[in-house]
Amino acid sequence: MTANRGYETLFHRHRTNPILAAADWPYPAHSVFNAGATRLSDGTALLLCRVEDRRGHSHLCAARSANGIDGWVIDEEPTIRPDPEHYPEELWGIEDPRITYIDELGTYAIAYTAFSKGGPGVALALTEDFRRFQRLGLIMQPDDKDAALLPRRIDGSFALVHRPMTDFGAHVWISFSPDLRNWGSHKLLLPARKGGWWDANQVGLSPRLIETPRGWLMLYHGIRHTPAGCLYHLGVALFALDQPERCLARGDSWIFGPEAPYERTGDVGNVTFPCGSTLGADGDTINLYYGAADTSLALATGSIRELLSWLDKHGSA
Ligand code: BMA
Repeated sequence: MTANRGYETLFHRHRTNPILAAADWPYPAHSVFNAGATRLSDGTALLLCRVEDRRGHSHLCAARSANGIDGWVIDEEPTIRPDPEHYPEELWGIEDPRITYIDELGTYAIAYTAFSKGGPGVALALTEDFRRFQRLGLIMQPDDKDAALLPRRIDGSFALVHRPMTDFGAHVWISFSPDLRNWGSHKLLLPARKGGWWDANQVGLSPRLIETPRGWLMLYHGIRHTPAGCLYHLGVALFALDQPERCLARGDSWIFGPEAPYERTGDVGNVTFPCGSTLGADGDTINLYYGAADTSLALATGSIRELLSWLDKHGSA
């Protein structure tokens, strides 16, 4: 079904892909994709899925599974609905959540895209159980998306990776805060390349950064604009643990992209868009959950060790 054409395969698609789709939903849904992911304290895998309705608006819905592959128990109703009455920035829906467990607070932080007349911005919500949520509102104004918190403070501050968009391109930035509400000390983290590259002009964070002994491992998407539409590929980079704005290595080529039929065809074809990952019990396996063609949710597994050794061969600072 897919061919690696002589390239090393770093992410292996699950044989039952796509693992979740609108047909599995307990209430009317048009498409299910771009899910944030985490593990609950009892080991259960939780996906916070983006569900789009026939208005074209999205909300978030939790699905839980013991093995993170099948047997999903899906909330009977939307888990987080847009609340435009109190949060006008959510008028046209909420999208693409990234989940980070913040040790210090004993709570999960969900960074998501709030979409309204002003464009897409970054909103934050906190939860302990994915049933009750404390909304912190918009923390980065439009046009900004693809955001996730780091799991711990850096030099005394919380850190948010995000992707503001300007006339000069769409690059990944990192910003810092003492309290999750006031943000500053903005720094450019990963600029889009220029010219003919697969990640020229537009890049964005995919799932939250993964902490490894050698640095923060970032999976990011690069968007190539072609006459036939946009192509979304996944790349990898590594940043210093104590100084995350310092890039230690960035891979030259993409490592994962649309190949399978469910990735090639759908509402928005040729899109593989991961927003969540969980770590296997071995501490090395990455379970990567990605939206396929803005239509369904798929799973691929990789290895931190293999990604790091691939970066040693194919990366430069
Ligand atoms: C991006 C985001 C994603 C979406 C992708 C492809 O800009 O909006 O939600 O999956 O485009 O349409």
